[in-house]
Amino acid sequence: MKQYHFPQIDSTNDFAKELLKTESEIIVTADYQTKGKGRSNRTWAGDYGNNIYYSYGLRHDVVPVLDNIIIYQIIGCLAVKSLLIEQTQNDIFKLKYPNDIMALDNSRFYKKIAGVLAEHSFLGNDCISSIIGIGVNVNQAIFNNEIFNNATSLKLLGYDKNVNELIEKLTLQIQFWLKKDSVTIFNIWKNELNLVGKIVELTSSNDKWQVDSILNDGRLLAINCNSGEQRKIDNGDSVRYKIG
Ligand code: BT5
Repeated sequence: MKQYHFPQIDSTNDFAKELLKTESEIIVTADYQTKGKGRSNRTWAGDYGNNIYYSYGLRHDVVPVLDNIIIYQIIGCLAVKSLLIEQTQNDIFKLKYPNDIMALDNSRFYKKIAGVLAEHSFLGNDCISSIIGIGVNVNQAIFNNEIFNNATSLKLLGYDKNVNELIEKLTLQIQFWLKKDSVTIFNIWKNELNLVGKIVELTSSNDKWQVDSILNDGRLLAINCNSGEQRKIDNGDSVRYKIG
């Protein structure tokens, strides 16, 4: 598998997408991204050289079932969480729906330490390749105003780690999770999220909603606490709830 590293790039995900037109499995990393992306046109920001900006791309030999492609986002989340626990020997990390990895910091609040953006390319209706994009805050100690209260890093949690070594271990974690069958992965994810029955708030609604179940395609089925209305909550929605 080829690995590409850049001091600076627009987005490792975008470059991986280009490469997958000719390559079958690649890793793209960078010291800095000028157009780091989150979901729904959000920005992923971060210092030069201090963090992991990483994309693992693979072309599919067998076209996956569309409902199942959420599995690549889940693999990214589980790989990062396993890596962080392995590296710190500290079980302070939790997954937050749909794509965040949170860490319990000294102020006893969960803050975002990593995010996953899985993207897919299609030929007609067939998903031909997938990219697992991962940003992990490693040695960044100062975050800008917009995310100051909600972001943390390994450094802020008291761990000094080498970004390149972490990247090698992250690849091993992704390869480990890619070998597991999707039903097992999905069930581990559901357990880790511990979301069924919880009350959540949506950015698109003033009401409170109770999570009824997590559907096979990764969406949440939620019930409006006032009206009883059912809604399928999409991966792009922002869902707020108490972790833990
Ligand atoms: C994500 O989106 O969390 C997915 C982030 C994926 C980033 C990786 S880096 C390598 C690869 N190449 C890319 O271009 N992207 C991927 P979302 O759930 O939409 O969260 C985005 C929100 O997180 C922003 O609107 C900010 O509020 C917050 N945020 C931005 N940068 C952050 C950081 N470094 N740490 C914590 N929060 C951050």
